[in-house]
Amino acid sequence: MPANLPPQYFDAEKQFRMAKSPEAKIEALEAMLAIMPKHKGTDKLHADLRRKIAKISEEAEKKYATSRISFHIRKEGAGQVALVGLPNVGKSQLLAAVTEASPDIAEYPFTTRAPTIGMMRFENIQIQLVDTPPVAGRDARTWVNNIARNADLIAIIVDLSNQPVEQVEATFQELENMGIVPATNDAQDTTLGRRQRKMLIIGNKNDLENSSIGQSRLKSQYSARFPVMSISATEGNGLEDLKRGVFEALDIIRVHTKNPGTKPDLTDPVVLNRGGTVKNAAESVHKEFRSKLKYAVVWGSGKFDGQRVGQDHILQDGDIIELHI
Ligand SMILES: Nc1nc2c(ncn2[C@@H]2O[C@H](COP(=O)(O)OP(=O)(O)OP(=O)(O)O)[C@@H](O)[C@H]2O)c(=O)[nH]1
Ligand SMILES: [Mg+2]
Repeated sequence: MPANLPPQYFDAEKQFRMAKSPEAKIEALEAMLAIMPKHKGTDKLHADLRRKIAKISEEAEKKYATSRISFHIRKEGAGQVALVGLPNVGKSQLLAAVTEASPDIAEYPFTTRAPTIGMMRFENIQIQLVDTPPVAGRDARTWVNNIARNADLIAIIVDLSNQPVEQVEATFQELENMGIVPATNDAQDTTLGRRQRKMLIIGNKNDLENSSIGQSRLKSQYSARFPVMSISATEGNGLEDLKRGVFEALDIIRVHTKNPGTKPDLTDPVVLNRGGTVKNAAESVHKEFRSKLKYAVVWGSGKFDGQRVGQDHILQDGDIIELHI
């Protein structure tokens, strides 16, 4: 089937050929797409143009990545976790171990220059991990600052074989220089202009011979204030505990909603902050549910299974709720 393209299409194509900047190129390609009639004869052309747009934006993003002042990574999944730490501690190796991402990993420091994102599956949810350049480097002020500031949780990674307590302190210091401090339960501690963030400490390389002393020092120093985990990203030690630890540190719960008379879908839970109520769950299913909801029936956190509860009932991880509207 012939494509039968209108003359305006060829004008836009000419603009594309003359365009110098990626933005102008993309604009022309978008115009070509908009003008192009949609039928079987243009399917291939349509796909070609889409591919071209994707390629140009990807190249442009790579080019701008190191020069942009502010950068923010869109959250996906149940929560966003920034992997932060000194050079060479294994941040990228960890990302590669628990997600499908394939970041650059090397035995020399300052390998990572811009962030890489990966999704980590924990049971029935996905948690977004963001690998960042090392905190001590020149890319840190731009990247780490913006990413750590917005993340739901900061995972501080250290190398257990090399003075891990000192590494944690150095990382805290770098974060504090950016105005990011650990969240405390003390409501009084709200120093002006500082961003409080939940934090978790991960000791990596526990496969190395001299890692066990570092591990016990790390635990005794920090476990009263932070979750402290011990892993080997290369050997895979402790990764299942790590996933659960990250989930728990995020302070979120999974709730399964269902309609009366149907079975709950246990594979795709609604994710709420800890302390979330029936009202919050109903809202996240559908905005209108909140005002329409008469009552809910809960299996899990109720006094007994199948208990009828009101909108303010606080839910627990794994609850099943049936929404009656
Ligand atoms: N023995 C051992 N080596 C590891 C482990 N994790 C990472 N490494 C090694 O440590 C080196 C640095 O790993 P990366 O993942 O690149 O470290 P990074 O923290 O991302 O480094 P930068 O990007 O420079 O900040 C590599 O040679 C890895 O193979 C581990 O669990 N055990
Ligand atoms: Mg790296």
